[in-house]
Amino acid sequence: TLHPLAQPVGTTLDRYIMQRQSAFAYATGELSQLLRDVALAGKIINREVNRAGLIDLTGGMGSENVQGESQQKLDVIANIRFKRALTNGGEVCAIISEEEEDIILTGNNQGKYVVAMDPLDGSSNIDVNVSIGTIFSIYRRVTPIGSQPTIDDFLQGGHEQVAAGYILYGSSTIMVYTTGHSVNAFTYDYSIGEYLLSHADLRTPATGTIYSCNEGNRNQYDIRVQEYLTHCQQQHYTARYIGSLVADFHRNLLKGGIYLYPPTTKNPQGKLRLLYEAYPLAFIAERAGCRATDGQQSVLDIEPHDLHQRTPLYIGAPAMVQSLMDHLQPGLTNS
Ligand code: P6P
Repeated sequence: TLHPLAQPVGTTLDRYIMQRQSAFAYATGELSQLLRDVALAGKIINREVNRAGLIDLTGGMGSENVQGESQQKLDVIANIRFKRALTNGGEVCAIISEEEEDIILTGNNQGKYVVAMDPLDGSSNIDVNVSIGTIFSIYRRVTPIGSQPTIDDFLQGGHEQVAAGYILYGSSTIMVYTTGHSVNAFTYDYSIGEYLLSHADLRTPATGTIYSCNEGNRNQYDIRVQEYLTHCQQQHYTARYIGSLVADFHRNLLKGGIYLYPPTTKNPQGKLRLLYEAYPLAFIAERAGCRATDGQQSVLDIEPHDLHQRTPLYIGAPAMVQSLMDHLQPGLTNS
């Protein structure tokens, strides 16, 4: 049965957000507006992503974009566009981005929310036409309204997220997010410039037969992770690794699978970032019936201490994550 608040497939994102807002008495509309601002930025990035090749082609003629900026890398453009959309939207007082070291203040200290984002993850894939994605995570600020936001607004912990989502620029463009209840996916329809509800109340399969990791690093993995990979091969699972986290995550979410980025020699703490990759995907994953762990604990339980801290990430179908944990911590159940 669908979630009681489920909307009919095909409804627009704007209508969906309005319906869900009216269902929650406390909702005062700021989070709704913030989600619309993210969706708008996604439409703009989608257009830039789809033009990337052409801009490269015309780049030789010294073409400039509308802001008169010389052609920049697409992830830099995505960062600028998201900061602008979130700042102009008026609901956000501060942002952290994969693209910038420090907290980005919007100048609006009345904003109730802060956003952690990876504006364009996997951007090395753009030049070879592979899917890429935006990941975002939203918190209510803990510093007083009107004061200057601080790092404390971003280090609240994964369970404190009020919303999290991603936009996947793939064969189609799809925005997937949750505000803590169900997970819903909206596919962008160019012809009307709207996102339409395409997957209501997304639930991942309890198990799956797809595993995703960079097997080129296999010899660097903990021997118990290697044993799990051998187990996958003995079970004749399928290996699928796009090298773009959002694309790998989304496929596994829909079909059932597990994504692994274990510690490596180059990244002994893991490669992926906690605040704007692991936390938001774990927040979504758990509400779609998945599990997400760093190999010791649930990702959402990891203590944050640094804006750009890294973590190992094992995320996907619950039975597959449990099987991995059985290899990592034999004898412990439901760890
Ligand atoms: P590797 C892309 O750079 C990224 O951050 C994720 O999107 C992707 O899953 C991972 O890194 C790929 O890393 O080391 O396998 O190339």
